[in-house]
Amino acid sequence: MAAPIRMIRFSKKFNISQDLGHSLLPFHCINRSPCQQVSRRFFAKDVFKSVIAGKSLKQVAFASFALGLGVGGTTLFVGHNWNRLKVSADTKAAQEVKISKSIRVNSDDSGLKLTLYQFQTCPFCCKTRAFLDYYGFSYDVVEVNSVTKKQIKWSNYKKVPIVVVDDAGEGGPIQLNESSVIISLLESYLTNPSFKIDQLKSFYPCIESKEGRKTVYDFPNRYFIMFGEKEPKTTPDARKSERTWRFWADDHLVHMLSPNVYRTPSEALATFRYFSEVGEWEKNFSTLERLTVIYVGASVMYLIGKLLKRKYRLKDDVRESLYDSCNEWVAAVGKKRKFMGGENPDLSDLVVYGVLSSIEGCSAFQDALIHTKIGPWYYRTKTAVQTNQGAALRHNK
Ligand SMILES: N[C@@H](CCC(=O)N[C@@H](CS)C(=O)NCC(=O)O)C(=O)O
Repeated sequence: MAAPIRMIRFSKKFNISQDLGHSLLPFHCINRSPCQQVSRRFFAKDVFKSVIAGKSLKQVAFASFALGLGVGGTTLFVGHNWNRLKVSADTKAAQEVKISKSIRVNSDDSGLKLTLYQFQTCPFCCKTRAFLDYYGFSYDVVEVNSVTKKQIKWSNYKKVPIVVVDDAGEGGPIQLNESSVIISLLESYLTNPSFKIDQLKSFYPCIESKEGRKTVYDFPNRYFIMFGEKEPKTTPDARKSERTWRFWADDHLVHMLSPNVYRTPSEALATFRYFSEVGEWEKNFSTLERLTVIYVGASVMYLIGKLLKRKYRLKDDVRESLYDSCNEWVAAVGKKRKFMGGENPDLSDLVVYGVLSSIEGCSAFQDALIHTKIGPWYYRTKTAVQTNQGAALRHNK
């Protein structure tokens, strides 16, 4: 079985986009997203012990954040009714993983069997789900334990989201890494189904490099759609705007989240309670573990939120920065159109919605609804996503 999933090293940047007339995207550093500050070595016990033993704040913070955003990681204690799936995405490892949820859309005729490896409240996973749902893809979800990451042990790439695609081709399952690559690649496939998935994958090379001991990945073409021989139906300006705002969602909007949802001790606590609720921690953790995670996590994240505020130069009142971002987006959409994409959402609508949906249950989001005009657009997009409105457009791309 072929394993077209290994990271590829390239010495030079290059652009194989068919979206002619646009030069290569700038070489971005990989986002230092809130979730990327997760240290995988710690667990609830360790957080507790770290506090007791007076370990560095950074270590405790990393551990707590891992736990905080590890809503998906609660699969350590999986429910009894989960199905099983054999995934052989790597020649080295074919292992059994547990499916936590199966999304089925009857009209899905893509012929692709998709499995999404995710953390439930990770903004990058939320935007990937927004894309899949909008276009009415059927897919299985595997919740990854953010501490042990045992569900992605078979993968060299250790972040989520990962999508494994089985297109019933001879090569076997194909691993797609990185939310923007996943979205661009599947959008390219919808636009031009004559592409094979592994062929498309080769259009999104990964550049791997070292920053100290850390491995960083870049996917220079990640915001580009591959049209092949097909004439794009959108204008070059529309495509450029779509890319610009997708980058804005990853590089700017996402940094508004942590300082806002952990703004005050009580908000941090409420956020952790929300994570606990959506992650079903009550079911998945013992009471002691759950309470430790909630209280220690909230305390530490309150402090980390302050550091992130400084790092990303948010305003003194971090809400103002969140409102500014929402206003910027609303102003760019304008009053005359329903979505940035016009009558229907484009990819930038889907990803901005996806990022914001990751904090929908937090008071920061409720405040943004009150203090900005983002609500009507947000709920319009949510309806479009939840009712798979893009499914009807799939054959008209
Ligand atoms: N640029 C990546 C970012 C993905 C990312 O940072 N994922 C976080 C979860 S929100 C993660 O897996 N962190 C684990 C780690 O860095 O070890 C994407 O868009 O997919």
